[in-house]
Amino acid sequence: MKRTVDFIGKHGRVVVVSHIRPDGDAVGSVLGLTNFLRNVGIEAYPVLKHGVPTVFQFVPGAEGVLTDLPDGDLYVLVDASEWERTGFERPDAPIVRFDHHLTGERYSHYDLLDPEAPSATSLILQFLRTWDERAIDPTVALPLYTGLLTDTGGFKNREGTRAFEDAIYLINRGVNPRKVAELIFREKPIEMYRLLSLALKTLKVVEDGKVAYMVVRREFFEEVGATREHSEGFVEYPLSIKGVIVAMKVEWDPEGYWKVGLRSKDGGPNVAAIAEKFGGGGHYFSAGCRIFGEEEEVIEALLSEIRKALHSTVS
Ligand SMILES: [Mn+2]
Repeated sequence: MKRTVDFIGKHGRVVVVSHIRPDGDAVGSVLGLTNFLRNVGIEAYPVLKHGVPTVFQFVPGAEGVLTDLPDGDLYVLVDASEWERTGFERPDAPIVRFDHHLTGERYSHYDLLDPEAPSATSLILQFLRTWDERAIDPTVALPLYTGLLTDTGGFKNREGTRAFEDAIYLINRGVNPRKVAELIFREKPIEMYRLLSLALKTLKVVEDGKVAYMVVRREFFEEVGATREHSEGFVEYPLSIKGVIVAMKVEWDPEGYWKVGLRSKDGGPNVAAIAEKFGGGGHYFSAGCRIFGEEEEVIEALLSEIRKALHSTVS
């Protein structure tokens, strides 16, 4: 960590970038790190190809996020396993990666990877505490907390104390947890519920009640005037059914593929391994992939891998 502080510190223009269709952890990582670097006098630029989703517009610095990749002396890739996930051509400059995914590419001697971190922002917090705690003001703490809150599913999907220790630290740095939870969980646009009501009609429970899934079809978005942002978190619904240990959401993407979200519960299989069979990845309990094909074929292919994983978990 100390060597990475020196390495980043000696560069002039630092570009901080994360993955396409950013979630709270991607937004929080990009803005938390950018705001900190500016606090310590480094010229830093936050970049997200698809911009900041409406729900995260409250995060300090959201209005300054760039959707094109500027020239830089150093690129910092956060919360992403591969550069390709940024949606940009790989630049001709050094890259440093901060990530908590199990898999992925290494770019330098300064990649900080911690699969135990509850969020990428948790790892970044650890790094910034090594750098200069005085520069962790509310404009840094709030983005980092946003990533922590969302990537842990509201502190639901982690074991141990680390996420809570980070939360306490960030609350002591000016975060109001009630206010943030309200902004993230209680400001849903009505289109989200209209879309959800259509998606729930596709809900199926199979494999003796152990597996549940639902489909978000193209026509659903059109029927209720919803956008891709509105389906965020839908996989929680099949997952929350009693007895279900694996859940998935299969969602139409305008680029022609199905975006698949996979979740596992206690006693369930490693869904990252299932996602990897389709070129995706993630964590043990939460993973995703993209698949081209007809809806029925795609679902059958996924169910077949889930079945195999279930049987090997049982035996
Ligand atoms: Mn993450």
